[in-house]
Amino acid sequence: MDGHTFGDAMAGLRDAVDSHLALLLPDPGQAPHRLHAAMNYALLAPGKRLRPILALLTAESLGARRDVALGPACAIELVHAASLVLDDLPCMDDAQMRRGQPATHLRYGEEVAILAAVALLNQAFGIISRTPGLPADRALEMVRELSAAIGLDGLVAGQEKDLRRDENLSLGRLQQINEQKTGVLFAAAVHIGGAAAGANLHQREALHRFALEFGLAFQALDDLEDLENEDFGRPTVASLLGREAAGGEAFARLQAAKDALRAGDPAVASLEPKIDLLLGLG
Ligand code: GRG
Repeated sequence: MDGHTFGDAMAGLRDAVDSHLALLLPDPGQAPHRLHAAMNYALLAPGKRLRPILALLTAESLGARRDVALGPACAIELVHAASLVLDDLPCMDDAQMRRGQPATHLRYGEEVAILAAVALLNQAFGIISRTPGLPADRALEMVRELSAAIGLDGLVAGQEKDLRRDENLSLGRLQQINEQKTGVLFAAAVHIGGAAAGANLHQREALHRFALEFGLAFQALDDLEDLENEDFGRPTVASLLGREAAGGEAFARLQAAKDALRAGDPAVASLEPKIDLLLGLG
């Protein structure tokens, strides 16, 4: 398949995710209006949808049906959107803009933004539990993955460490924070995609090795982009290593991620050519 066709396939997946996301929020009649509006505002703002697309690519490479994988894939985006709303609050990163629009708390107030984030988080688990055609053991595995990604080894822990604002962070410590703040949710996306397909142990191990490297590659690429935008705040992989070495790090991690897929069985290996396209590198 050539790059053009693959590009179209990625856009098709993003459209499928966007359409499904719009269906997943509560009926306006069931949620207080401001809360519903804030959830919509945060979730449906134009994000890249990388996490749900990665989950879908994984699921479909391993033979899952799209209708079974789509809800759980979108649930990951709800968690991501909730984390962005919380991250932007004045007591956290105090950000003004997100996804090209004023941060949710600036538009709806801090109290509604916090409640919208909690509601999105809660809704994510509800979606998985209600996915038609998804066997209960696979749903349970997904819930376990998502819960672990948010919790004390994941987003919440990474954010707390990040908020300490340590200006003398070592590269190792920074990578640990990045892994918890970012890598674990990508890993959850891969594992949830695998669970949708009922991946076997061998496939799960290959996906796990891939996910670890992919998370680090994504972070290095993201930091390089921030460097381009002169978005200096606290130390990043790019500011600690320098542009060239950070580029080398991103490339090496990406190669290691793809190697992990190539070392898997044919279904797992079939995910490998899609990774560059997901990252906009194809
Ligand atoms: C309870 C869910 C929850 C979280 C609490 C606030 C918090 C703890 C964690 C924040 C973690 C955070 C904001 C990590 C940054 C992740 C990141 C790289 C965001 C940018 O991702 P992109 O580039 O953005 O995929 P879009 O907008 O395209 O989705």
